[in-house]
Parts: sequence; C-alpha cells; structure tokens
Amino acid sequence: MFTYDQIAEILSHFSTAGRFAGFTPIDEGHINNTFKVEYRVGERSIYHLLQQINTDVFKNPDELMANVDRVTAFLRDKIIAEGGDPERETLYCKPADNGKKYVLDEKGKAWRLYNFVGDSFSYNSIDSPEVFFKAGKAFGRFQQQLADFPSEKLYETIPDFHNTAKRYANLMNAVKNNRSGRAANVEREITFAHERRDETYLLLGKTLTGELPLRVTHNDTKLNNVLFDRATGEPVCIVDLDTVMPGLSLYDFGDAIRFGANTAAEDERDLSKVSLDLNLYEQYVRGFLTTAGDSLSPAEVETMPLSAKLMTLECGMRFLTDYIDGDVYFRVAYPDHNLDRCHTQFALVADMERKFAEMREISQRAYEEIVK
Ligand code: GN1
Ligand code: MG
Repeated sequence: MFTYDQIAEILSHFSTAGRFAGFTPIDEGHINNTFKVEYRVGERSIYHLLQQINTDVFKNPDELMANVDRVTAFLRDKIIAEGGDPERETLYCKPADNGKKYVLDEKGKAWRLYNFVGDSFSYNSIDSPEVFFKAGKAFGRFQQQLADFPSEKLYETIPDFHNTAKRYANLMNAVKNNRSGRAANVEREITFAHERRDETYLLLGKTLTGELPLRVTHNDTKLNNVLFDRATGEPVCIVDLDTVMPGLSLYDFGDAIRFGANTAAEDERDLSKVSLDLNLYEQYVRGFLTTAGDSLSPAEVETMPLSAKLMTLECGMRFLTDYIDGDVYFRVAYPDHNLDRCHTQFALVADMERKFAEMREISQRAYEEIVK
C-alpha cells in the first residue's frame, strides 16, 4: 500500500539516529495503519513504530496528540519514580521538524513516530488463564498510574465514545438512512439490539447519579493492547493511547472481558464457538482487583458483569451500524466482516445473560477475598 519512498519521505521529518533501512506493516487494529521501521546505526538495527493516524476517526490530531503527549509524559515520571524503565514501560512520541509530535503528508494524512518496545509480544487470544490475570493486573495498574492525572487537561478525542445509549441511537439512525441498502438483511440483529434498548442507559445513569465515578481510563482495553516481555512473560507496556480520556473504570473492565474472555475470535463465523469463559472472567477480575481494587467502590464491583455485557452489546451495535453504513469506519477484510463481528458480539451478550448470576458471584467473591 505504501512505497519505500513514501515512508522514507515521512520519516525524513523526524530526527532519528541512523539510516532508514526498511519497514514492515503491523496488521493490528481496525483503525490506524502501523509500521515497524528499521534504522541501521553502523552494524546495529534500531526500530521505531510509525503510525498513520486515521483522521476520519480522530478528527483533531492536535488535540489527540496533546493527550498522548501529556499522558505519556505523566506515565514516564511515574515509571521513573517507581524505578522502572520508561523506554520500555510507556510509549512516547518523537518530535517532528514542525515542532509538533506528528507530521501531515501531502494528502493531509497525519503520521507519528513512537518508540518501539522490542523483545515483546502481544496475544490475540489467551493460551493460558494466567495470561488474562496478568492482563487484568496491567490494565488495573495503568488506571492506578493515571489516578491523579488532571483529567481536565484531556480532550475528549472521540466524544461519547462509550455512551451506549448514543451508540444505540446511531444504529437506529443508520437503519433509517440505510445508506448501503443492507438494513433489510439484518432485521434479526436490529431486533436483538432493540430488545436491550433500556439497558443501554444503565451505566450512564449510574454516572449521572454519582454512583459510578469518572476517572481517567484507557477505553480500548483489548488484550492485544498489552505488550508482554519476551524474557519474563510479564506485561511490560500498555499501548494504543488514542482513547485515553475521562471514562468509567468499568469501560476498561467490560471491554477487556468482551475481547479476552470470549472463547472465540472477534470475527469467528462459527457461533457455536462463541461463549463467555467464566474461568477467564474470574482471572481478569482477580488481576484487575489486585492492582485497581483499593480505589474501586462496591458499586463499581457490583456493576462489573453489567459492564461486560454492555461493552459487548455496544461493540456489536457499532459493527452492525458500520455494516449498514457500508463499512466506512472499521477496516474490513471481506464484505460481511462487520456483520460477522456483530454476530460474535451478540452471541457473547446472549451467553453473558445466561451466566449473569455466576459472573456476579465471581466478582463479589473476588472482591471479598482480595480487597475487603
Ligand atoms: C477499534 O483499532 P482497534 O482495534 O484498536 C476501536 C475500538 C473497538 C475495536 C473493536 C478508536 O480498536 O473501540 O472496540 O476496534 N477503536 C476506535 O475491535 O474506534
Ligand atoms: Mg484501539
């Protein structure tokens, strides 16, 4: 998609040691385009992470990058104070020759250059329950590290990102506009969302009444946004900071369960493979409580199962909306990709509904044992 010369041109605006030697696309994420770029310094190779920001999604790169810069600088200080290695434990953006932390190419697309955390890897699915426990600890720690971050300094990079009721309204709008002519194919799916319409207000409602506190949260806690250290197998760095903004701890909790405790991939076509793994649910709860537990209120713990369900419903509705809109938001690999993703999410919601009482029991018990 991009040529060597195009990438070299973009990189020429960042001052980096060595000579640009090549790039490989990293096929993760549904939004931005990411590349590992190699520089040669004498006999040695050093690497950076180059990213083209999707400005259709992140419409204001100045605000987006101000957020990333503030959050990473804050994390850096925390990590140094804790005796950690800031080069590996947080991302940070390199300055460009325009004085900003990103450049625009000739088509007006925004690019940024991150440090590359070497000798690390991420999981797209869980190979042992312990991995998910560690992921829970890592996202809980991230939230703790940002607990005293001045949230008024953050822009809302995507307004109403986890406003589930708004996501439902967007779906209904998409159905009404039927831009792709696909709405008639998905009546069953629309009904599924419609039947849960009243629930889409619940998290928001509890926020408005003050039952759930606003914090600084990551908001995109997919398992593959945790980098693990190759040598130790321990989490080393949280990535994908574009949606760090004020939110609920439960957005982070619920979204992590949605992705990681599903026994199938997000786009699995055989729905008989989709289910909520209660053991994985428990592992994550326990990991998350180990690091974030002290600051969580009983109401937050009580709402954990609901948040898992609502984050899954929300994501399914977003995939469905995009399918009806004609695949304009999420990157798709084939025509029905968004619909397949919607199906897995809704199947998972249905399974969570069946297992709701058990989920509740698990989080309450873990809270009693770990925090109280
Ligand atoms: C998008 O690009 P990626 O995979 O990190 C999306 C998330 C969704 C996720 C679903 C900015 O994240 O909200 O949960 O896809 N990010 C944005 O896999 O919309
Ligand atoms: Mg993301």
